[in-house]
Amino acid sequence: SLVGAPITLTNCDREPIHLPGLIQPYGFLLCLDEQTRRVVQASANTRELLGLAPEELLGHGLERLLGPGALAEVEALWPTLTEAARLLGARLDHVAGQPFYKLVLHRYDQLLWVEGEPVHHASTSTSAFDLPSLNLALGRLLSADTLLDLCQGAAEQVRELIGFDRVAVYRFAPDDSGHVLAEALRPGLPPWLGLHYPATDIPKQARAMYLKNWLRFIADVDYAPVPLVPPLHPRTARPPDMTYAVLRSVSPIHLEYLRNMGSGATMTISLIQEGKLWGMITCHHQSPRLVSYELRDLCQFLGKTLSALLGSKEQQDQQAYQARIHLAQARLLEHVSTGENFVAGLHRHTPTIRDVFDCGGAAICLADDINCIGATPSVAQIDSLVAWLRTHTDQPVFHTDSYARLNPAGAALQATASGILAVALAPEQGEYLLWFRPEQARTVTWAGRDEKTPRLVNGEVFLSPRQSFEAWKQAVEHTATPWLPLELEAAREIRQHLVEVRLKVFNELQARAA
Ligand code: BLA
Repeated sequence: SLVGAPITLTNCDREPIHLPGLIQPYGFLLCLDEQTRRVVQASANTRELLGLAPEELLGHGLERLLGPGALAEVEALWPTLTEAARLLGARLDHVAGQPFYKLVLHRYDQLLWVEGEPVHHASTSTSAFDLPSLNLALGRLLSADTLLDLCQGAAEQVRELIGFDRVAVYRFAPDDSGHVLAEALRPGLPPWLGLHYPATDIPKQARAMYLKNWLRFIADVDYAPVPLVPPLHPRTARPPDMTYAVLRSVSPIHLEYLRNMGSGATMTISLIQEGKLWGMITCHHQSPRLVSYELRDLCQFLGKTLSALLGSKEQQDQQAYQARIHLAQARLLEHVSTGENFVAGLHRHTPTIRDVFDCGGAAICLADDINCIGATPSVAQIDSLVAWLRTHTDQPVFHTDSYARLNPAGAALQATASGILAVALAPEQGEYLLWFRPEQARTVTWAGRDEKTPRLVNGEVFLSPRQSFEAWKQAVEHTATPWLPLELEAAREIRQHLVEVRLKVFNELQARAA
């Protein structure tokens, strides 16, 4: 078992974060055996919060806390309860002082879970959420034109609701690294927009858990975790599985990361698309901050709504890009077929071949002439690249997101031609159309963030976001944003047309000569 084994920066994806045996101190936890409905484990802070020591609760039902009305309500819930949380406002009749609690109930791991969060007013109503703000937030999401606008809207709406300093939409890439796609923040804070982080910042088992449980909340990153009494689940002889517990104590490694980041409180909402973790809405506040369960629930609702809208917006974006490519392609080919000069048609008019794709620059390489548009390598470098293409590729359309990995000489071209898309017109004569993309990491900069100097723990440099950013930069060294299937398809079409046009011109010349 890994429980108790030291977790370091290198094995943190093996930390059993679902079995911490600890909770956050802003509430209390009671675990009841699902058959006997008696308390088998209680958090050690019940005396402080409820005036009853764990020992006074163990072996009993909830009659020690609830009056007959609330008790009957809970009893009626038990049979239908699943891992999905149910909320109940309750006056804990036997609790002196602050008796108003919200009870969050769920069933999991052969236990009935009762988590209590104090309410700071006498109302035990749980439907106090604000319909107009939900209405407003949904309106904002539905009016978005693009994926970016949708995510920006979600970030702004969540920040509006919870008032945190910073709300970011963090999106995962296929390699599990991620970047900040949209952000709403308190004026004066340094933006994180565009920053990238490596896959290791959010270990595998955490991602798996965030697919099951949509929201995590840490009210105070400096909290002292509260143990359970007794520590082990009596049926399974291990700590109870807190996958669905709202008070679950989070990984100490992650808490250190948050402290290094300058966060006092965080909330994270999963964004899930087609059963995969697409990204997260991450919220940070510089000081500790309690968000009510109802408000968290509302944010979770927005996260689910955003999740449901992502796919269609992404598709719309792709269609818009495809339409842009088609339009540029059509205009370009028109210039080429109506103008007398083939090459001039490709670069003298707008759109030029460079405008067809998202890229830094493009080049038209003919046997005796190279025309460059935008950010490209030098003519001499393009000459060598063409020579390499002629000897190393035979596809009519060749593409790579890392030329340097194929040809070490490419390492010198990272500022302009880390990624290459090449259309062969007449390769034996060295005739190509080329599109270039710069190295990804060059398009991203570190935005500087308040953080302490990296610490040494057990002889290892302890994690910090800057280190993460450096790690990400290393992982993507010498790579560019990959070429999309729709771009390759358009490149094939362009090639087909140009080859035909050239053939036609050639035939006409021959006919005239005859
Ligand atoms: C969890 N790491 C997380 C979570 C986020 C991040 C969002 C989810 C937990 C939460 O709700 O806060 C990372 N947060 C980010 C990133 C941004 C952000 C990238 O706001 C960018 C804007 N973390 C590391 C390393 C390890 C590690 C090296 O960087 C391990 C050695 C561990 N991260 C780690 C663990 C968790 C985590 C164990 C799970 C925490 C838990 O839920 O218990």
